[in-house]
Amino acid sequence: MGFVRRLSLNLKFVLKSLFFLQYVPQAFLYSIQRDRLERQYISQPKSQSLIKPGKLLQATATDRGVHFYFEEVELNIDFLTPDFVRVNWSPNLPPIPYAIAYNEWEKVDTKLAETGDNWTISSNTLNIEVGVAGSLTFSNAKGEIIRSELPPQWDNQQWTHQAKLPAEEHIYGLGERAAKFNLRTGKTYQIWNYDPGNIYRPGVDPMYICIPVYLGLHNLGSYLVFYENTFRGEFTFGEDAIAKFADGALRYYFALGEPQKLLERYTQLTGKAPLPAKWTLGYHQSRWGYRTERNVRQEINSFQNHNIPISAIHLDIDCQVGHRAFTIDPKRFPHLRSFIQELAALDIKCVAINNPGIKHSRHSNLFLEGQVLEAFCTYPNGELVVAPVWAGRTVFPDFTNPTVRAWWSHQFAYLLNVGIAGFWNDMSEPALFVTWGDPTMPKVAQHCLEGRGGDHREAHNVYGLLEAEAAFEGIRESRPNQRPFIVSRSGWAGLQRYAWTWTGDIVSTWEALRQTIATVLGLGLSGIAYSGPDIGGFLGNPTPELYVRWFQMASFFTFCRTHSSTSVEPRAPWSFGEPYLSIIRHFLELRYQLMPYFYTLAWETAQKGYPPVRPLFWYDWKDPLFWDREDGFYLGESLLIFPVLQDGVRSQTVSLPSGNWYHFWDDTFLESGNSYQLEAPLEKIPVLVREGSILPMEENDLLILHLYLPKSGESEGFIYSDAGDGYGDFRIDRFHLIRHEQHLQLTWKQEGNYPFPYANVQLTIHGASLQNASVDEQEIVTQGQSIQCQPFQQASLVFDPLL
Ligand code: NBV
Repeated sequence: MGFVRRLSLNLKFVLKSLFFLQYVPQAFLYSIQRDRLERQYISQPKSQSLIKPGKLLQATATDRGVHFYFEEVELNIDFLTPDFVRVNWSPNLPPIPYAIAYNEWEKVDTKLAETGDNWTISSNTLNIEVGVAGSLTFSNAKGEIIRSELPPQWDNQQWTHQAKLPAEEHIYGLGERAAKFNLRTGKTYQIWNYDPGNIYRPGVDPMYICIPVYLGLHNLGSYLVFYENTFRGEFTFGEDAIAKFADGALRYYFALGEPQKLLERYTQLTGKAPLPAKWTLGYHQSRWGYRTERNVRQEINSFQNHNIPISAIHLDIDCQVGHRAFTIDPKRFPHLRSFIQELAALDIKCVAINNPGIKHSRHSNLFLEGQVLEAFCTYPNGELVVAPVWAGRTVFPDFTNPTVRAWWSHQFAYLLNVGIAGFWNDMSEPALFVTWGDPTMPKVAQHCLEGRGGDHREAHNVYGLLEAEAAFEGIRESRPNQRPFIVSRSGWAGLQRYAWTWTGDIVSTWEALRQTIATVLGLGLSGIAYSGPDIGGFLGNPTPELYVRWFQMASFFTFCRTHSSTSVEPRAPWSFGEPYLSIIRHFLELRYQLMPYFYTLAWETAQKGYPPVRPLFWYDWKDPLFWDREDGFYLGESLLIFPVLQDGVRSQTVSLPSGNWYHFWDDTFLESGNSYQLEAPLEKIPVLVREGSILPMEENDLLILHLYLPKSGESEGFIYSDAGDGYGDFRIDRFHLIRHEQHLQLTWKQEGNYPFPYANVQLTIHGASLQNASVDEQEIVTQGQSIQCQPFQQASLVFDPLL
C-alpha cells in the first residue's frame, strides 16, 4: 500500500475516532443518570415462591371454547379455527394487541368432555387435554401428541412456561437470530430488541428483532407457538422448551399443522406482508458515506458506465443536517428533488434513512412541536429522557401513543414531496449511545401504551414496530396510490405488515455469510418474509471472492442490497474489477429476468404469508434429513439455491430434497434423494429447478416460460402481474402442464382485468429435444428448444426425451 494511501486511511481513522469521542461525555452522563433512576424507581423483584395453578376445580364451556377454574389461577382456551387456539392464563396484565391484525374468527365447533380428573376440549383437528394440575397436552385428530406443556408457574409477576420436547424435536424462529437455524442448542435466547453494535457476529444474542414465536418440528408433526407478551423474555430449548417473561400475560397461540399451514395461521393473526412495489425487488445500492449529491451522482454514473442494473439508491445519515431526522442538507444535496426526477427517468428510486431520536434543541421545530404535544418519553419525575445518538443530545418519541404516531406520520409529507420513494428506519430498537449497560432507553422511561400507561419494560420490544406503523400509515396517507416501502432494523410480531428488514451490521467474514442463511430463514418462519444482508458485510472489507459469493447468494433473497460502513473501503459491484464485475452483472441480470417469478412469490406472500425464501424442510418436513440444513434454501417452490459458503470452494456436495431437479445452468438432470457433487466455479453457485416447473422469466417485453420436463404427470404454475405499484387492476395467468409420453400440453387460463404486459411469449423446453409444436391448433416453427407466439389457450409440444 502506498505511503499516501496509508496516511489518508490513518487520517480518516483519527478523524472518525475524534467524531465518536464527542459522544463519550454525553453517553457517560446518560449511563449514570439511567442507573440512578432505575435504582430509584425499579424495585428489585422480591423472591416470591412460585405459584402453580393448583387443582382444577371447574370447567365452563364458552362461545369459542372453555374456561377453567383452578385453585390459584384461571385458564381460558379459545378456538380461532379448528387448528388454531388462543390460550390465556390469568391473572395477568392483558397485552395491548399490537401484534394482532385480525379478530373476525368464525365460530368453531368444539366438544368438551370430562375424562376422569382431566378435561378435553376438541375440534375436528385438535384435542387439548387439560390436566387436573394444569398441564396441557395438544394432540392431533389421530390422537398423536404434538406438544405437552407442564403446568405454568407464576410468582406474582413473572410467568415461566415449560413444555416437554421429544428427543428429535427441532425448533426455529424467535425472529432475528445470529444463531444456528435449529435453536435447540440448550442456549438461552433473549427477547429484548438490541443493537449489538460492532460486536455483531455469529453467536451474538439478542439481535435487533426478537419475536416470541417458534415452530417445533418432530416425528409426529409440527406446531407453532406465539406468546403475546411484549416484556423481556428468555427462551431455552434444551431437554424442555422453557419460556420466561419478566412481567405481563401468559397468553399464547398454538397452531397445529404442516409448516405452510402454520405460517398461514400465524400471519392470519399478525398480518401478511403486503405486496411491495415491483422496483423494491430489484437491486439496491447503499453506503454509509455518500456525503454529497455529487457522490451519489458518481455512483449512479458508474452503474450506467458498467451497465449494471439498479432499482434504488439509499441515502444514509450523511444526507442529513447534523444527522437529524427528516432533514436533507441543502448545502451538500442542493438539487435533490431534480436529481430524484432524473433518477426516475432511469427507473431508479431514492430511499432515505430515518432515526427515531429528535435533537434536543430549541432550533429544531420537531423538538418544539413534540414538546408541546408531550410526544417524548420521560422519566417518572416528568423529566425528558435525553440521551446521545447521532444527532447529539436526543429525545425519543413515544410511539405507543396514537397521537404521537399520527404526528410522526405527518412528517413524511415533506420528504415524499422531495421525491423520496422509501424509508429506512434505523436505530429503532431504540438504540442510543452508552458507555456501559444496555444501549437503549431506561427501563423506567414512561410510555402511554395506548392510554393505559406503563414503562419501557413493556414498550421496548414494540418501539420499532410502532415506529414502522407510523411511517407506513403516514406514507400511505400522503401518497395513497403507491405502496409504502419501509425497511426497519427493529420490530416485533406483525412487523411484516409495515416493513422489510435487513440483517444489520454484520461483519465481513465467511462465517457471517453462512450465518445469513439461517438468519433469513428464521426471520421468514417468524413471519418476516422480506429480508437480506448487507452484501459483503457491513463491518470490514470482504475479499473479492467473499463479495462475489455473498452477491450470488443475495441475488436470490428478497432484499438485495450492498451496504457498508463509512469506516471501510467503498463497495459497489465494480469495486473489485474483473472477473468479479461480470459475475455480479450476470447474477443481477438473472435476478431481473426472474422478476415475474419474484413478483408472483411476493403476491403469494401477501395471500398466504409464506416467506419466498424457505428452508429445505419446507416441502419435506416429515424427513429429519432436512431439519438441520442451513447450507441452502428454496426461492419459491421451483428454485433451490446452494450458495458457496467457503473461500476457495469450487464444488459442493449437496443432498437433494424430494422431487427431481434440473441444473439451472446446463439442464443436467438430478434424481431425487441422491447426493451430488455440484460444480461451483467462481462464476456460478448451484441453482436447481424442480422438474415440472413452469419458471417465468422476462426479457424486455418477452415473457419466457421455461418448462422443465417432468418424468411423468402434471404440474401447475401461475404468474401475477399488475402495474408494478399502486392498487389498480391485476391479472393472474394460470398454467397447467401435462406430460403424455413424448408430448407436453400447456393450458393457459387468464383471470383479472390488467392487460397482458408482454408483446410475445416464448416457451422453452428443458430436458428434451423439441420436435414440433402447435399453439391453439396452429403449427408453429420451432427455434432450437423454443417457440415464440402470442398468448394462447393451449400449446402442444412434441419432443424426444434426452434421458
Ligand atoms: O446510519 C449509519 C449506520 C447504518 O449505515 C447501518 O446500516 C445501521 O445498521 N447505522 C447502523 C448507525 C451506525 C452504526 C455504527
